[in-house]
Amino acid sequence: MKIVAADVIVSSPDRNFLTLKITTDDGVTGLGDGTLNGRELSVASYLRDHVVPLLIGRDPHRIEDTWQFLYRSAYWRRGPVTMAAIAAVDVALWDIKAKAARMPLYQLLGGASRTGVMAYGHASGRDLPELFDSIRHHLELGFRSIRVQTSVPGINAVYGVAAQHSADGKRYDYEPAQRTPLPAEEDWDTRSYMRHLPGVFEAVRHEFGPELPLLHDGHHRMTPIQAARLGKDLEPYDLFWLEDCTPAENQEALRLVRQHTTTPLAIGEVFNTVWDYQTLIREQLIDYVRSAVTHTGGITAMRKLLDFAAQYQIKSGIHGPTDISPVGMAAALHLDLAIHNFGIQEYMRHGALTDEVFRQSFTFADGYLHPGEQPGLGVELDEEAAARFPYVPAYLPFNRLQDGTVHDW
Ligand code: EZ4
Ligand code: CO
Repeated sequence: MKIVAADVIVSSPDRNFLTLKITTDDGVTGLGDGTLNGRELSVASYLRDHVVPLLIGRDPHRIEDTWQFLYRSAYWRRGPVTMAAIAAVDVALWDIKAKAARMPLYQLLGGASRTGVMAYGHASGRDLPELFDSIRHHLELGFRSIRVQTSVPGINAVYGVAAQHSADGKRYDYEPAQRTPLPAEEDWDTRSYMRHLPGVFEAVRHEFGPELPLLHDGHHRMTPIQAARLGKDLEPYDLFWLEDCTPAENQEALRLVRQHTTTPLAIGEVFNTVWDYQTLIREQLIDYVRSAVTHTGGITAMRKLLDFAAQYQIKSGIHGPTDISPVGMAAALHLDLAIHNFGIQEYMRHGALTDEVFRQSFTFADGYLHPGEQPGLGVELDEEAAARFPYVPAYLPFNRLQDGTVHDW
């Protein structure tokens, strides 16, 4: 078998996605996701200009060799653009291998270790009544684990709160990237946030009881000592995890947080290799690995990362926002089903237009996702539909403090 074509397809049904389609000489095709939110075209260029020419003529079955070749022959290693590009190739090759074997991908990864993949949904609200409504709505949709994000008094726009951007007041799922020519400016005050949040979790526990697994995303905004304090303050509300409590690139910060709180910690959605986790895993400073298959070099690299984590009883919490395409989501689900140290899977439903472009076979019922039994990943790209939705420039927002200082978003 030989690779005869590799097409880079950037489409924007509800938002931008970068898809790589690899075609072999016997007509088998594979899909990979390389979507890097707000920087999609850099990955498209990396692939088109520098990787596609290297793929033509290669044996698609040599996945490990192709991964090592792309990683090491570039000389310039790691980084989100490089690793998203390698991920797109890697996942497309796994799709091809599994289709050629006439098996769903999870079978090639060792077979199912569980009957379904527990997912958490995103509830949010500007105040408690709106938040409670959103939690109830997610429970009705079938979610059995819920991430809770709320507005903070005195702050106009806060990460993770759906309704705040909606002009007509209609509820919609949270989508941080905005189709604006410049990044939207949001405001932030860590002390107000830390004063407000424990009361929100107290109210949610009071309303929904002690059983429901609750999660929260701090989105890189606290200093180590602030994060330590928030973790302690949230202990009575028994969080499933506190995510990205400090800026993720400072691994040592987690030592201080860990010494002060038993609230479980999740980190790493902005990471792209196992090296970003070296201290975190070896010193058991975290409980969940948040990497996305799409941003961490694909199935090949994620498998190694999660096997490393497993030796320290650290579990998976694979990143699954809307900016991971259905292709990247399917890849995550096959991995989730197969690995032993599965923790939880983030799941934000895509919009209707995205479902037109990507025909999916994964299912969601009673709180559990399943990748389905189609050979390969189980996702087909409708290229005609994709062509109807060309790329639209979009940016993630950024934060300024009250005095105008730029802050982590
Ligand atoms: O802000 O994927 O846990 N989920 C998140 C996401 C990220 C976006 C950035 O592209 O933090 O909402
Ligand atoms: Co996050």
